[in-house]
Amino acid sequence: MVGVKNLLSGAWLLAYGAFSRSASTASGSHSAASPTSSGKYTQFTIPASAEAGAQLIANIDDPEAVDAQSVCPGYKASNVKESARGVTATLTLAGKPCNVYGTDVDSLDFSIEYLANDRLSVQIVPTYLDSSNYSWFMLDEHVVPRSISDRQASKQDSDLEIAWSNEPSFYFKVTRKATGDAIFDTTDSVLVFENQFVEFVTSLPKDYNLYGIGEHIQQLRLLNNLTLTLYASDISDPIDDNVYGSHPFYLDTRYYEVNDKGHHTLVASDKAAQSKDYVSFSHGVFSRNAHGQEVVMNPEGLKWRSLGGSIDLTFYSGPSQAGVTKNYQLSTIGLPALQQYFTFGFHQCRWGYNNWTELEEVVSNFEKFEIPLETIWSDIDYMHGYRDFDNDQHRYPYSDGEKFLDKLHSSGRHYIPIIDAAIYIPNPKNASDTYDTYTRGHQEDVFLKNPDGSEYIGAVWPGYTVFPDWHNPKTGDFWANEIVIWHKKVAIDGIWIDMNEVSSFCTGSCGSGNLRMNPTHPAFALPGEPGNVIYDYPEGFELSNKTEAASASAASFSQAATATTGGSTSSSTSYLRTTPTPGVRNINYPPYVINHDQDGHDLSSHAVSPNATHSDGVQEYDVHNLFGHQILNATYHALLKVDEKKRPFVIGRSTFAGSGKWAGHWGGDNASRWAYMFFSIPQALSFSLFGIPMFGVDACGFNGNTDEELCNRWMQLSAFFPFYRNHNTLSAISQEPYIWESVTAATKSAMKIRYAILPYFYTLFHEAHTTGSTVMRALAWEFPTDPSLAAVDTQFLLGPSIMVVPVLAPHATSVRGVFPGLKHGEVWYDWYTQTAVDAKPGVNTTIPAPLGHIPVFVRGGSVVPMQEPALTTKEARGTPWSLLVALGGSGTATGQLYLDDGESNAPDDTLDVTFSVKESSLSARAKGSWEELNPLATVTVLGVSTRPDAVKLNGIPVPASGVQYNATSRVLSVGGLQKLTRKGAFSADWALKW
Ligand code: MIG
Repeated sequence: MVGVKNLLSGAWLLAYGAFSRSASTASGSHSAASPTSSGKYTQFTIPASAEAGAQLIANIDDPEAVDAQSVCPGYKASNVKESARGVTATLTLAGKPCNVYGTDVDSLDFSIEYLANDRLSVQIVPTYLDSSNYSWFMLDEHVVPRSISDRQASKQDSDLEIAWSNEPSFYFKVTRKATGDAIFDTTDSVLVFENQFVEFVTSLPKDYNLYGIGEHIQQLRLLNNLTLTLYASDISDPIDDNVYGSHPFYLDTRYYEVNDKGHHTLVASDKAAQSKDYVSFSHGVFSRNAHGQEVVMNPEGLKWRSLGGSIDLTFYSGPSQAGVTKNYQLSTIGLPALQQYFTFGFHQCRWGYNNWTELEEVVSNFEKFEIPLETIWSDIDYMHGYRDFDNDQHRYPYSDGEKFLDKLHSSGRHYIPIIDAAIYIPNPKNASDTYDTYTRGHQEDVFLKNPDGSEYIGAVWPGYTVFPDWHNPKTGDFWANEIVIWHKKVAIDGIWIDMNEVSSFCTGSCGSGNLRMNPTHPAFALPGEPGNVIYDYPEGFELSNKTEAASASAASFSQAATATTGGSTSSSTSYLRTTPTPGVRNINYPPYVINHDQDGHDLSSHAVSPNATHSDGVQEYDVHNLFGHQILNATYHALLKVDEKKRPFVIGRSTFAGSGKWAGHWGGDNASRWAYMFFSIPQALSFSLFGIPMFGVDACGFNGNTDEELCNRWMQLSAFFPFYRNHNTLSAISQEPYIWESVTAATKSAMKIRYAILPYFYTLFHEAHTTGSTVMRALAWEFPTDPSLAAVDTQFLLGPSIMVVPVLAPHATSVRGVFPGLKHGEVWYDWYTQTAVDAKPGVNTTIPAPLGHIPVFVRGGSVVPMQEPALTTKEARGTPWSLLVALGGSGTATGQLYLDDGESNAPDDTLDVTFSVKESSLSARAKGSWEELNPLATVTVLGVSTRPDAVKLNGIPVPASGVQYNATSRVLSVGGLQKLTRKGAFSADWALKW
């Protein structure tokens, strides 16, 4: 019998001793398993127990857990060398090793480097790298680069200063010179550096404002009494727990009162007075570590724990959020990928579109209801036996696909399919079960291995699978080749990467020796199957849909009552505790148990196990959080092989710091619930900080059934997210926007705005791609002097100029929102009425928001370039221009427009237009060779206090028939400009004077 047990390495067995793993025997007992009790699957099904993890107690929940801070000796620095650009020293263990969650490293190299005057590096690595047993693992700089140095910065010119001391043991403290405030301070803590456990502790000011440390489903400002776990996990968006990606980065914003002498006093944001003015300083901290991690947040500060690797911190001094975010991207993780114009159109997806004909019907419904649709997506339904690069020839034959896609493409629309990370491995005993992708990959030897050198065989949708090994230099070519071959059969326009955590539905290399069993169904029931019928509805559904809700709840109750228990075999009361095994790494059960959210906190549950081995000998344990990152890299480059001239469009589930260079991200398996609609905002804002602006969530919700009201609100809210896609789980009720009349209307009304401002979206993205600026923005980032905005995440800004205040609760007809900056003369205009909002500074204003209406505001001082809404972005790009000018308090405004062909990787012809308004004159200055042929049609100016005598374009009077002024709303609208701009809106510089 071959099972997990036999395949784990000898080293693992040695290290194992501390307890025995009862659950692991389950996957060794495949031959005894029979088809599931329902009898539905005649084919072998992997038993649910194959996925059960060992039941471990998470360290943070364990009353007996030892606090490393209380038992470890810390370090002493010696051999200290200081220069203008930094410090180096040797850190030596200051006492008896504590070996609390691993083996203490007795000698460390400490270095400080002033990378730039606004960037500082602190690095602590083992002095002697013992590569023979990978006792500690150094992150590959090709995979996760270190922050770059400008080689000019110095201690003297730096914004930050760093001091260290040996008393009572080694600690360091980073101070911002401008405020004299410590931004990072390990005083009164010990540094713990073991082969499987690294811990550093910093104090933080009371009521700190920290943001980031993802990926989590939570509010924007991090709580100060929560542990944030980072470990890529294929799990349906549990609140506060680890989910798909890992982003070990945070932003810290501090507000100060400044007295006459320039002295800064820190102020808790919740205690600040509205009447006063404050200044804020933000800094960022990136911990370049890819291991399983835990950040223990408490009111005094944070403890950062990692299951390995080194300490490699970069501090970004900002002092604005924008400064921090730009610096982080420009110097360290890279700038976000430039996206094609079409990607900002609307995307429709679901799990369960059964064949080409169904896709065709969906597309024609959008046409029929005249709802914009840009891209239709395919989930795993298109695959033959869930195999990548292989269409089901009954439901999704290539020939029909070609016809469908030709028609789709000629209507200006696009098609994007899902591709899963795992590759099916055929049954070697079945000659007809061949799969070329596997054969080629096997020949090239590009799949992950077991410690004994055999292929690591897990289980995902297709049955038993192997996994590409991104450490093998040949794997990128293998992946690209598969995509190039398949692209010839199916003309895809982008790729959606799923399951890249990397997910596997059994523990260990469960397929080894079992391949002929050919499981065709995972161990769990799919949504809609007996025992897993979807009866969930959003909060509040029972109030408006009494009868339906009652019958759903009864059915749900009876389903739960008849459910058979499966999965975990251990009782929840007796936990296994791991103990350190000095000298030997225990990668399957590291001594420190992170609060990982899969079964029993077991690292190997629902994922490729830590003992899977890469071609360079690196164990999955050390790089688990990077699988997602690397497949996104490979997919981006594969699309370049398909067409080197086009910007690749990739959306991925598991990401790491820097994935934005290649891909956007969707929020994963959220639920059709109001709470998740809210969480989409902080999740998006966090991904702004992580350098992945191309973000959106499954609009109307994935798991569970949605309802008309939620879908109505959500289709409107998501219209203001960069990535706008409606996606749904298998068997849940349909939720395309045309399903309900009210949702159709609400969707169209929000899309009318979105499609009109596509040029603004596109310009923001180009700016993000070139400078690292953000697209979706928190209010606090645009209004840094107002501490009361520090935690606002129920409303947001799109770029600097547009603010969205969505309804996030059922049965509401209004929403309360704040209008930032009023105290300093900021003016906000209602998008719909075009009149200035009458609100008081710092108080929540009640904004009418009946169902179907999403409050949107334009910030005074902005020029927003627009075209006409249309059913596709291509059509919209062919329409005349208009400019929305929202005058600021002083009658001024500025704006930008970037244009190119919308798809080329390095476009030859681009155009940058700068708009500026002063003294009742709007000027447009264009630079670049992109010829924009669409004329200018209208200019609408908001906040014009008096009726103009005449309006002139470049001195030529605009015919009075085109000019309208409304003295009540103060809107000046100038139409009929096409004739004057026949050669194109920006073919020559112009000024419009009123
Ligand atoms: O385990 O492909 O997050 O968007 O519909 C489920 C089926 C696998 C998870 C993705 C979801 C997708 C689903 N996938």
